[in-house]
Amino acid sequence: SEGVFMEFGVAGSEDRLCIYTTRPDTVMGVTYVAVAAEHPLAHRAAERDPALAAFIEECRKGSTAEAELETLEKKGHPLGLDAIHPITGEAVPIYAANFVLMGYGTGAVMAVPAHDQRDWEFAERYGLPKKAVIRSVDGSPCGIEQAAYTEKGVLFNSGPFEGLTSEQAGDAIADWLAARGKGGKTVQFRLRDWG
Ligand code: WMP
Repeated sequence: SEGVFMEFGVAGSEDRLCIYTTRPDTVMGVTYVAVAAEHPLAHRAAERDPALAAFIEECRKGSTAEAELETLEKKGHPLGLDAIHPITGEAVPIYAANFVLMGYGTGAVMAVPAHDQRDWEFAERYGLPKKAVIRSVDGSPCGIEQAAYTEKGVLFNSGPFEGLTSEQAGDAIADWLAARGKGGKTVQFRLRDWG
């Protein structure tokens, strides 16, 4: 798929945490970052956190066959580390999550519970905030109380990208990141792309 990679900082370190997304327009709605259980950052954090180590072990035993990802019960464990948002500079928690595949993209996702259904379910379970940043073009209500709003639309609560359409914002955000060496457009191939 055609998407955007973004570099988050890791609070208290010089580390960078790269994510891959096909919905860059939702970047201002990120409230946490989720990494695969096998992600190096998770393994390093697990060295000082037995409960996290146990979670990673549990995930290793479980299947991360992609087909099951959608129905899989979304589970996660905080790393005890924060990621720094590349645009707002805000600190958001990093979780290891059983629905993030190490073998795809960067093995880490920017989580937007208001606009991605898996992130929504995960946020419900772990009491993480949901921040809506996309509204419908025709003004019809897009409540996120029962489920994520996953349609494209117009941006709000989105700082410098306020009022742009999802398409316009995707390009503007990719350009903004590229101009600052914090990301840009990319393509990720996955098995299903081969039909
Ligand atoms: C996505 C497309 C159209 C309409 C709605 C959506 C939402 O599901 C959505 C998805 C994402 C809303 C907001 C976001 C923020 O980042 B997402 O982009 O989650 C990333 C997603 C990509 C899509 O890749 P694909 O189309 O090639 O499958 O999948 C999520 N992702 C990235 N790396 C991942 C991953 N999910 C699991 N494991 C990984 N390693």
